[in-house]
Amino acid sequence: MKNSAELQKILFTGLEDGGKTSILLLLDKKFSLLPAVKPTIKAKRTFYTNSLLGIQITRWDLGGQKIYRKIYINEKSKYFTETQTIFYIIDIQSQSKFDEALTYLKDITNIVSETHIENFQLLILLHKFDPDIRDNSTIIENQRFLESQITKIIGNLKHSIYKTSIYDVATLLRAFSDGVFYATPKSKMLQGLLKDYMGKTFNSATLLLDQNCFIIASRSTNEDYQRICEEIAPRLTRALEKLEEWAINTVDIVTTIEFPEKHSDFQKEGIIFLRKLDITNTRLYLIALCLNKNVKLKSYEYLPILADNLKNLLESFK
Ligand SMILES: Nc1nc2c(ncn2[C@@H]2O[C@H](COP(=O)(O)OP(=O)(O)OP(=O)(O)O)[C@@H](O)[C@H]2O)c(=O)[nH]1
Ligand SMILES: [Mg+2]
Repeated sequence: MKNSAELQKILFTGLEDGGKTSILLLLDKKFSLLPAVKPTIKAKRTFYTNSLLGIQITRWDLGGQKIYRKIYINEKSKYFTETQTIFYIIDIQSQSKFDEALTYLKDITNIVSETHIENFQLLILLHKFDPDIRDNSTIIENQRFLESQITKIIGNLKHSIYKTSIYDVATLLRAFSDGVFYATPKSKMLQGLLKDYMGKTFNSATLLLDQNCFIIASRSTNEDYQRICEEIAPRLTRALEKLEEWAINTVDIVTTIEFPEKHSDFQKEGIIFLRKLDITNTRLYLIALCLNKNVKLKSYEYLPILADNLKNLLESFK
């Protein structure tokens, strides 16, 4: 039997038409259901298990129409108590609804400020930040406006803001991974192993992904290096899996990199590599960013030791 620490309640909330149900469908890879998504009637619960980290989650998709929002606020103990993580979704394209979205966010913030549990996380998704309109001046203005208002509304409650779109799955994998896995004790143990590996190899970012491309642990020396790896990881795993469909045993996918602003000899022959690790019948991916040749060599040299340590740790979880 699982202990209660491993059972999490996670809410997806926000106004109607924000994209909550679509996000869940995409994370579940139910692509064919996406075009026909309908407004959610009241609250819909679905279950998600991550066997690698031994986490079981109840995901509450709270339909965002006004009549339902009233019900949740009136019955706040039913809907909001014992919640580990809230994803609050705001449609970044829907300027006319910003005031209403911020008011509802304020209501929720007031509720959880009173009662939230340890390690509670609030993740605000500025959603429908689609790849083709990212540089659009209205969208940039909307983003600035929302970020400044959110900071005012939320006060001291810890929160993070993400820009997401169903047309860029990496943005959603990252938000979900941060909100659901990152603070768990097992992820922290895995992060410890990545830290040791980085200490030996001096690479600049190392991420561990499960077979669905959720980031289950990561370490980096710099936010940008982390983002780069997060953004390309799902694309590299796709390439690796495609090659496997051709029955080509693909050990890794490697890209040679050079940062234009860093021309010193030190920064030569850097790589980002994605390596598959099949440990005790479980598919994992490791992605690492190495700024130069020495780091690259060391990162490969210490890989077997890291793989061994991961294997031992994952077996101890069982
Ligand atoms: N452009 C764009 N449209 C999106 C995105 N995500 C969802 N949508 C669209 O937004 C509309 C509403 O999506 P839903 O997932 O039903 O929204 P919801 O938040 O669950 O709505 P309620 O259930 O009524 O609360 C649908 O037409 C989706 O196709 C996105 O990232 N970009
Ligand atoms: Mg819905």
